[in-house]
Amino acid sequence: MSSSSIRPQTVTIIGAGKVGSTLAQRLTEKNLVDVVLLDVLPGVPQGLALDLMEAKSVELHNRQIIGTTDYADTAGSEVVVITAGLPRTPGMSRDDLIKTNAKIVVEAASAAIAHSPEAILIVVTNPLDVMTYLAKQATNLPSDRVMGMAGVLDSARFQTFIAMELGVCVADVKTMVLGSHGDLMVPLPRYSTVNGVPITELMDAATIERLVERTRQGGAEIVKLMQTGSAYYAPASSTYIMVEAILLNQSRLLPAAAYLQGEYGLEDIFIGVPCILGHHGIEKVVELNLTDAELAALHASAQAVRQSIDLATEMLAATESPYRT
Ligand code: TXD
Repeated sequence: MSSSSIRPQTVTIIGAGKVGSTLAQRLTEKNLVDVVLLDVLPGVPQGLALDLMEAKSVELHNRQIIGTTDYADTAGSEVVVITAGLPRTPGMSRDDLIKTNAKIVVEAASAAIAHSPEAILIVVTNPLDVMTYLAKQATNLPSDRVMGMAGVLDSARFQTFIAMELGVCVADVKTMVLGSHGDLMVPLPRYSTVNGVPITELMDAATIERLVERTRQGGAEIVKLMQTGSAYYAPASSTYIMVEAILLNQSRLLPAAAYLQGEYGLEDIFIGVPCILGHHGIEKVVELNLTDAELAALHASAQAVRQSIDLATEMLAATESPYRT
């Protein structure tokens, strides 16, 4: 397929693993958009795409799924999602993944944006905030067109735990989780409600702290149970709603890893903050009033991200990657 041919809106997913293939299924079975699924493993994306295409006559949607190992097939995509990389195994921290995944993400982002220069880039690969930073540096895209998915997932987990604890409908629970995607994430109970009622009115401080901690360990809890992989259903659903907000220009307020240029007193870093997502990507970074303790937690989170960025940058500088500082 050449870049000059007229094609319907397309989302490219780099990495046809658990998250990537589940996202491809969501995007097409909800009839949102056509998908190109790319992986380095020959035959895998093609096989998955054919399998998903064969489900069309049962699911009754009208979307195309192409599986490929060739970036030329991704040309002209509106959104590129990067899920390529290795997931965590038991006992492995997200930062352990840094070396391997930095190289993969930088190469994938560069190649994908070379073929889709107008695309909005959503990074999913861990360690999330670091990989999003590297992807922006590698592609030189404007900051509103690069973001990382984590806050939606972390908020979804917090919402789930609150609903389970209170025995209420999860649809009524809204939460906000800021900061890096890791042990230093910053769930905000003050900005979390059950249909407008702050959770601080509904649970005591110890219970909230227990749920906050479970949220922080949400990914690890699943890794520990599965032993051979990490979460992918909720991560794929969370990425789906970001893509949907962008393609349908929904102006949704969602937490995303965004490039900060002074907001929250932070500069030249990607970290989870509330954003308005629409057609241009990050239409706006929303600055919440934080208490001193909340702001300190966000800064501690940013400090850890910064250290990992420095580590990744050093490591990439020693290789022949397309990474630019
Ligand atoms: O909240 C979040 N951001 C996350 C992040 C939630 C869940 C998963 N999170 C991370 O996403 C996870 O730690 C991994 O770093 C990625 C992908 O997780 P997934 O579970 O999908 O991993 P898989 O199943 O191992 O899939 C990775 C695929 C696999 O098919 C590889 O062959 C492919 O990535 N891969 C590549 N594709 C293209 N190009 C290159 N270079 C490449 N290298 C590996």
